[in-house]
Amino acid sequence: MKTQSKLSIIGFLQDIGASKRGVDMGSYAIRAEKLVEKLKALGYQVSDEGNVECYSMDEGDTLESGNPKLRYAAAIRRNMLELKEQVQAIVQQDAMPIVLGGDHSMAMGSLAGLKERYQGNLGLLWVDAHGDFNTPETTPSGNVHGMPLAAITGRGAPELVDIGPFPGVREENTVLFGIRDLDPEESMLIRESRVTMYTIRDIIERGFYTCLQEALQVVTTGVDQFHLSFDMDSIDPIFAPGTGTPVMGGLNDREVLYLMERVHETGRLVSMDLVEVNPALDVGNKTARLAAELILRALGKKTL
Ligand code: Z70
Ligand code: MN
Ligand code: MN
Repeated sequence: MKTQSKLSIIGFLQDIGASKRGVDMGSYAIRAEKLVEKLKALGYQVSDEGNVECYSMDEGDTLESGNPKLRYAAAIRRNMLELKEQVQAIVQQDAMPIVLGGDHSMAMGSLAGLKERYQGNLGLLWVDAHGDFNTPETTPSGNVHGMPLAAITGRGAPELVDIGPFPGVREENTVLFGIRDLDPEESMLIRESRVTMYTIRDIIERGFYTCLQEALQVVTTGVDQFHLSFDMDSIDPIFAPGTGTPVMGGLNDREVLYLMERVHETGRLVSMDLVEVNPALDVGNKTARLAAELILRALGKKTL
């Protein structure tokens, strides 16, 4: 399957999976960088599908409300089922969904929506500072955005795992990239899984280029296409300050821009999430501007 000529943009207005408010506005900040116009200029047929209006907090709630091991799971589940339907409709028309977050729990809805179309034939490239591999048993925060990859691979809370089910994604074709902040039990769960992880340590010791070559091999070997779930906190806070849980020592701007160019060059990208842009924490619109440029590079923007 080669990269589609039709793109569909969705904004996902959810912050209740995160530890800070404001990430629900991320899609507006990315759109403000003229994303749709610039994608059209690359030759795509682009349709902005608007936003998935999300269930949020009730009066008196805070981000610390609810089950301390699974905050806002019921509302998040409803939001995911809504996103799932929209993604499903997009891929049925052979368009590529580009979902703008929103907190990273969003990926559960995206991937659930890809299941019917790409069942059993889908790699997953997850670029992040974090593993997002916690379960209610291992989570120190109770925040669901620390759990989506565990749920997608069948681990953790039934009400999250059931959003799929997610057999469309094979663990042996799943890669974590840019990782530098794991909780201890989460780290064990990842290492016991068949997910391939490239930490910042690996990238320093073995080189960015080598690790990226391998990562792209893993997500494309034995499958015809892959989904990219890109968390802006994979990037160093110097280049992407507008995110809820910045972690020092991240990927730099040139590395992620190059990564996206290489993603495009595989010709196998069929769907994308761009998550965790928080305009309330940004400096100017720096993080959103980089996010928009990353999307353009992943869709083939040439600079040379
Ligand atoms: C931590 C937790 C996380 C994103 C932060 C952080 C998880 N491991 N994920 N930001 N995107 O709370 O589970
Ligand atoms: Mn994440
Ligand atoms: Mn993260």
